[in-house]
Amino acid sequence: MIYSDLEALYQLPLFELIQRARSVHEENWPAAEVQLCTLLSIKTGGCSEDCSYCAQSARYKSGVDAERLMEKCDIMKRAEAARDSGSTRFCMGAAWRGVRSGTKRFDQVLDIINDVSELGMEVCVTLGEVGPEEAVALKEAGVTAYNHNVDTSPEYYPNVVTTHTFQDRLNTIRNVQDAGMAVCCGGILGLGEDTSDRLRMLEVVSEFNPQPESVPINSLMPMPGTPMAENKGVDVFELVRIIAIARISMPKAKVRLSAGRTNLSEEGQTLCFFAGANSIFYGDKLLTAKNPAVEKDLALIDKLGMSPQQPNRKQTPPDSDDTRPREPQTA
Ligand code: SAM
Ligand code: DTB
Ligand code: SF4
Repeated sequence: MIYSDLEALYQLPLFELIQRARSVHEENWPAAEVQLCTLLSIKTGGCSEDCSYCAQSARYKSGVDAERLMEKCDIMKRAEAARDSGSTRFCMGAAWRGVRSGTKRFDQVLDIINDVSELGMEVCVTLGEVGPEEAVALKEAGVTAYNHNVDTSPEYYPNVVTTHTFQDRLNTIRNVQDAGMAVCCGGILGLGEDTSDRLRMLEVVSEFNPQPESVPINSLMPMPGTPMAENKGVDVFELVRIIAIARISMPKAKVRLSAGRTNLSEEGQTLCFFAGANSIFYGDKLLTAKNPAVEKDLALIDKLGMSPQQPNRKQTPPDSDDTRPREPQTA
């Protein structure tokens, strides 16, 4: 959706915006389902990149130490526990700039994905940059969706990260799409960006062809020691507006209410669900940061009369019948 249309939505009175998002939601999704996704950091910390929100960058004294890639048997235990607690998607994250074919690390990751994908959950990974060859290998190993966020607008991106570019992010996303994998792509609110950056981010992501399979909307969790440690919190009504606009502009994407739920009230989260969010990270921990307790989330889901979504292992890209040309994918 182009910027001027997104901006017109943003200008609507909140109730009208939510009402529109709600009707798009109900045309495309069961009204009261929420997808439960469990995150696991399989390789934590020591990252070469300088993303200024991230506790895992080696450049900041955040208190997160660099660890080695987890052993497969430990990952399997965590994946089985996630499945047993009702998760239908298992997302593995690694603090790497990227992965390359032919390396021991990549072979280990493919082996892990192979085994995790046997458990019946959707499998998502976020490993940084990938080329065409790596993307094909990941798909063949059993990855359902690849997470790679654009995080903010192309214009604001250089204020957040200097070690790679916005275009680098787009290139990885293109490689993932060309390999036929579903893309999970969204961003973070609260990096010091303004509304126009948030809408530009949604413009870029909603103009992908095909549109992303899922769109995580993170609210910055300020991490001690990072340049964004003192950033001010995201206003809940701004978050609700962005979720509603994401829902309207990407009707068939799962909109994931992602990092930052520990700072949201139950009422705030409910408003986000009502405005079109239909997925959450579930489990007491995100990658390094806290997430609401499982019991609390289950109680909220129950109170709202919502139910967990079933897995969809064979993702069909939302816009697969779209005949628009696939190139270029510009910022
Ligand atoms: N290294 C990979 C990459 O950068 O794509 C994967 C891991 S990275 C931690 C995944 C995403 O988590 C980031 O793109 C960002 O949107 C989100 N994230 C990281 N730190 C965060 C924080 N402190 N608050 C909110 N979201 C955060
Ligand atoms: C995404 O958009 N959010 C998740 C997932 N994709 C990998 C990560 C959130 C990380 C929050 C900060 C932390 O745990 O360090
Ligand atoms: Fe590394 Fe990803 Fe964190 Fe950036 S967001 S520092 S690439 S782990």
